[in-house]
Amino acid sequence: MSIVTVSTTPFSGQKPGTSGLRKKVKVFSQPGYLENFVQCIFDSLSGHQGKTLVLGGDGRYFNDVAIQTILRMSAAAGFGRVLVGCNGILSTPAASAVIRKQQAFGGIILSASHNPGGPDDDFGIKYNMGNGGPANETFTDAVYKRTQEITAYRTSESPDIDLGRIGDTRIGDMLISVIDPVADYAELLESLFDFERIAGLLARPEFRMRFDAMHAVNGPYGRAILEGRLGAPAGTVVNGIPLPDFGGGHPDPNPVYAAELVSALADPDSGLSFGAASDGDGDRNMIVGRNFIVSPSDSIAIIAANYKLVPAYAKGLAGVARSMPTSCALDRVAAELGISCYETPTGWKYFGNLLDAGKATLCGEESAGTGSNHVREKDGLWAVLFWLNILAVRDEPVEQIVREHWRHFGRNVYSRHDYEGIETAKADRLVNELRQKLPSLAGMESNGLRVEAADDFCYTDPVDGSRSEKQGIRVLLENGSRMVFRLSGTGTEGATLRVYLERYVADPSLHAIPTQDALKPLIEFAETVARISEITGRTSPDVIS
Ligand code: VG1
Ligand code: CO
Repeated sequence: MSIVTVSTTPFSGQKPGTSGLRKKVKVFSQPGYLENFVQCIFDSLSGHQGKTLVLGGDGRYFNDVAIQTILRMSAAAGFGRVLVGCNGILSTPAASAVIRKQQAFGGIILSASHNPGGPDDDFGIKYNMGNGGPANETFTDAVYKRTQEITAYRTSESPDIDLGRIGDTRIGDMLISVIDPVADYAELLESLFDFERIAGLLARPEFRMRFDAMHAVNGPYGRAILEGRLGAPAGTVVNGIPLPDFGGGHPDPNPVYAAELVSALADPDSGLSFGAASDGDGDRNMIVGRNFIVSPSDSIAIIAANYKLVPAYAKGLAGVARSMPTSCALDRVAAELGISCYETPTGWKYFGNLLDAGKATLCGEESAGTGSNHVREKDGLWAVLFWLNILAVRDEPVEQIVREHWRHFGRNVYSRHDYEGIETAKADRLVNELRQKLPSLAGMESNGLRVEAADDFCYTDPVDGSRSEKQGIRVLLENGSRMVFRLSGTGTEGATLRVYLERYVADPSLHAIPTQDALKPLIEFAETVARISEITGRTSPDVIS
């Protein structure tokens, strides 16, 4: 093998967002684009020589090409070994599990998660550290800075590696181990939950489950764990073969993109009692009962409230954490348990320090991300197994569990409205105007609601003291209601405005009111405060979750 140095010039816009760098495949496949970014990651590391790197992705279009490029570059960068998932596959939580179990130096995950895939759609890349979690902002800022000054990248001259067979091979001195992408992860999950009891539930004729892998990475994981280790009937996992374009859909488990699953659970003839889905890279989850969707913010709260039912967590929770826009349902559970509830900016990277320091055991985001200290990523199948474990012990339908939770804690009625593909200039204007208005919002009244305080969320990490500013505009209303406005950091086209709406309803006789009806005064207030339709020209959101 010979190492070659290739001169290059910087590409603009290689700034990682909420979760790595995401761009269109057409952008990523330009000569040098991927190479530049990978070299900038390697240039920002120190002490990696001779160490192990974990590499894999969600199998989307360009995954295979990118993996070969990164293998050649890893050899040139001096890594001692790369653990790569068979056929280039590793779900995000499985990559985290492998990094931790194999004590790797770090990992590269190729995914644009819930974004669509294919030659005209999205690709992404992110770096995870030795704790198995996404690199922090200090690291991603350093990578971005480097992308603006790069002059050369290093690669090695060597043929493509056969990734279809488990086993070892080499590029020069670097060992490449093609690994089973499921084994370490499945073993970890089996150590956390009561598999015997869950298997018993899945064997009951009156309990029928469907897991929709959305043609994405969790197909093989779902099959191996649910149908393999837990004995669920064959066919429990649907859309279980990862496809490079996810069958043309958005691999995003929400009521719009997972509509097929939702309607199957609403159809009494289907006989289904429990439905679940996960996203492109397997870190998000959706939980559906018979004709009933569990809101992700409720899901993390219910998981926390039922921690005693799951073996690995029964001894107690150190604390819990949620991203700022996630509903405060989790805070209510934490208060009753007498533990801390941390509020972080959006994105799993902010939970890493809390998990490492033992301050939080469970974490959750409103965007269908739920997880724990077992890895350092959110984990779709983990959430599904947690629910199955709860159902196996409580023997009640999903809806009843949620309604009982509301009766006990009150209901944090919650919804997120997404306006997708807005012109960037208009989105920026909306946010800038809101920021300017912040000091004058307190006291403003509309529809019987009154603003108590408003700010731009700023987070100081309680472990390392780092500060992250401008993480979302919060408008706090009386009686625990709130509106949050922020722009997405994962899109690749225009801007996506996210409006998060929350209202606390204690009275159980009002819990049955449909979510959007209960939030109507807030939805109207959000329009008054942010002038969404006036500035963007949009009169209704594209996705309501
Ligand atoms: C979105 C979600 C956020 C999540 C992130 C990555 O970010 O809101 O909660 O952590 O996606 O999830 P944004 O910036 O678009 O709002 V994944 O499953 O796409 O890696
Ligand atoms: Co994801």
